Amino acid sequence: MALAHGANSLFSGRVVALAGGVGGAKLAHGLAQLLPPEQLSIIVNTGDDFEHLGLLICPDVDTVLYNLAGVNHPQQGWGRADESFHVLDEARRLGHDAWFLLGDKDIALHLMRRQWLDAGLSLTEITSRLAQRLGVWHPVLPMSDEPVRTVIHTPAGDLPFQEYFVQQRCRPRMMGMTLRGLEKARPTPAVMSALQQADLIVLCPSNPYVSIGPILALPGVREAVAARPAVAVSPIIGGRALKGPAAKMMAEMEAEVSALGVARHYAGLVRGFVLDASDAPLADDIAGLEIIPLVTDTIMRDVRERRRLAAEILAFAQDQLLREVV
Ligand code: FO1
Repeated sequence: MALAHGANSLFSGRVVALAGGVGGAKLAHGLAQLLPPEQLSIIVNTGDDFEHLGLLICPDVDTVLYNLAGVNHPQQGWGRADESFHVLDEARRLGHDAWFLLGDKDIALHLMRRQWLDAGLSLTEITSRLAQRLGVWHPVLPMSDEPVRTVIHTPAGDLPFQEYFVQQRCRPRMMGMTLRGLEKARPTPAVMSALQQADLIVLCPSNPYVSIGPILALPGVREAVAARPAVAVSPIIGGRALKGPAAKMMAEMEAEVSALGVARHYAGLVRGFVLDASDAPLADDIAGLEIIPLVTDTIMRDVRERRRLAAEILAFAQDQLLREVV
């Protein structure tokens, strides 16, 4: 393990990453390359979860697990590498409208999750079991054990998140969103304890509304993040999202579609903000929000670039964000 975490000296404290979607999983993986399991926990959005074919699908949790295990689909980012679709093909033949692509290996994981849910295990316990069996040793923590379901308000009515995202390909205009179940949901004790013990919290380059938003909306989480040194990484580069609907959503929610718009969204919550080199002219305006900017290449094309970005963020945090508290 010492070799795998050779850049350990970059940061000596405990790090918590907040993640959702493919960008979040990539940076979480980069951090996991540098920090041992005692120094890194990943808190994952569950607002994208949904029941489908009698299974509980947790796309963001699974995307983090698969990326950390190194078994993710290399191009898509979500789902498994070397996947087959025999079960879905057969279900289609039997009349299933297969708008959501579940591969055979992925279905195996969902069957195990279903079995353990039925046996009374919590989502946190199940995720820990799945992680161990996939050889993932960093704590991957679902944000809550109670169901929270993101619903997108559109002119055509309310759409459960995956219907909006996958079935409708994010085409309907987003007028707002609701987190169904939020009133009964709590962050798990593991989530709260990780946040309270964190020396640094990293808001990954995930969608600020539908990936990071649900985590921050849980009671006590925003306050816990605001109480620790935190850095956010912009998912918007040159006015566009690399993947997913973040840019479209920001425009529809009447936010400025830029790294500055994202920094404004997180103002008051984070001390540091990482933006892409191509957005360097925005750095002064971000500093004007009393947020220290780090300008660097934020596109993670391969595993080496995930690790490099993670290392730069840790060094930046150590040098510039923790001065007052260390
Ligand atoms: N995204 C798609 O665009 N189409 C799919 O058919 C699809 C299937 C899927 C299955 C399992 C899984 O874990 C993720 C899957 N995703 C799919 C991705 C998922 O909808 C999104 O990555 C997240 O919900 C957004 O964060």
